Amino acid sequence: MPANLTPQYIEAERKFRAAKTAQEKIKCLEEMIATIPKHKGTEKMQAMLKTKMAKLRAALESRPGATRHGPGFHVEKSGAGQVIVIGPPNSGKSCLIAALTGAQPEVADYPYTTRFPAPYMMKHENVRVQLVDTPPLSPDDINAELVELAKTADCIMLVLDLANRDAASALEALLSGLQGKRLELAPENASPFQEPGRFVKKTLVVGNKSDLPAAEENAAFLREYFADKISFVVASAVRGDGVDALRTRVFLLLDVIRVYSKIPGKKADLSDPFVLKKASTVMEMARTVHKDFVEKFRYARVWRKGALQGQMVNRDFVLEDEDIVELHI
Ligand SMILES: Nc1nc2c(ncn2[C@@H]2O[C@H](COP(=O)(O)OP(=O)(O)O)[C@@H](O)[C@H]2O)c(=O)[nH]1
Ligand SMILES: [Mg+2]
Repeated sequence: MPANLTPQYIEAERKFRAAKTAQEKIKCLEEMIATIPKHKGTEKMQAMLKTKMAKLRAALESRPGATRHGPGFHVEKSGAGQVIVIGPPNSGKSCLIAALTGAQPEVADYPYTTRFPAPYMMKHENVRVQLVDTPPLSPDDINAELVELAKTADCIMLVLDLANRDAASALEALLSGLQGKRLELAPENASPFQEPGRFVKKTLVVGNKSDLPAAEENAAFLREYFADKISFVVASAVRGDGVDALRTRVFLLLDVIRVYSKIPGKKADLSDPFVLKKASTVMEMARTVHKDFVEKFRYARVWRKGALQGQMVNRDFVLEDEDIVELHI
């Protein structure tokens, strides 16, 4: 069977031959592995590429002074939650992050522009959510450090290129590849949990590039094929379609509430909420405000839009998003 190599593959191979350092060679190999047509006729070549890659990586890691982990794969959490943005090369992860945050991550028309995870802040109403841009994820060569990063994140956004006819098989391969690394991507309505060796993370799958031809047809197929196995939204980072709605979906994915603290006789500061887990109680809020409120707590008053007007509640009262709370000691 002829290999039918794509122009992207041939270009990557050309770069590989010209590459001087092990790092450059690894990058080219990653690209070759991602772009080589996947069929029986190329199985031997695929295996050979992976062996080459393993050897190069091993050589790099055994150098004196080399650390086993690449630089910068840990990202300090900040804001109301951390969402790791993953996906195949060129699906538009960096572009989408730019559209959601107004920041300027590196975007380019060739794969592997983003080498290390990089955090950006997305503003949603009065809170900030951290979005982490990441290097491309290829089902044939799942980056273990990236998976570890995703396991510690609060939620995941997986970006697909809707102009790509193989988006569904790419998604399927990624889901099973990640499952092999004990990371399960679950829909929005699932309960995230973790037990030894098994991580279940709420995930939003974003079909990006909805502005391109074939996007609609591919989106319809993805919806039907994966049905309720994934939570799926469509967007165009370039045209901006679906981007505002996506911000809200990402915030909701985090399962957090915003609660405003109020001092008796004064107005609450609605620009600076405390962010708590969904279904937190008054006592859990008191704990985040100050330990004095925990130790000397007597009661609280709660204001809730259209429902409560300074009602007296006890420590176990369950709070909702945008409640205003006055703690009394
Ligand atoms: N038409 C179209 N092109 C897009 C869209 N989002 C990204 N791109 C293009 O896809 C290419 C890869 O984007 P990038 O964000 O670097 O992808 P990444 O590798 O997943 O981070 C770039 O040429 C972008 O301009 C989109 O919504 N529509
Ligand atoms: Mg990128």
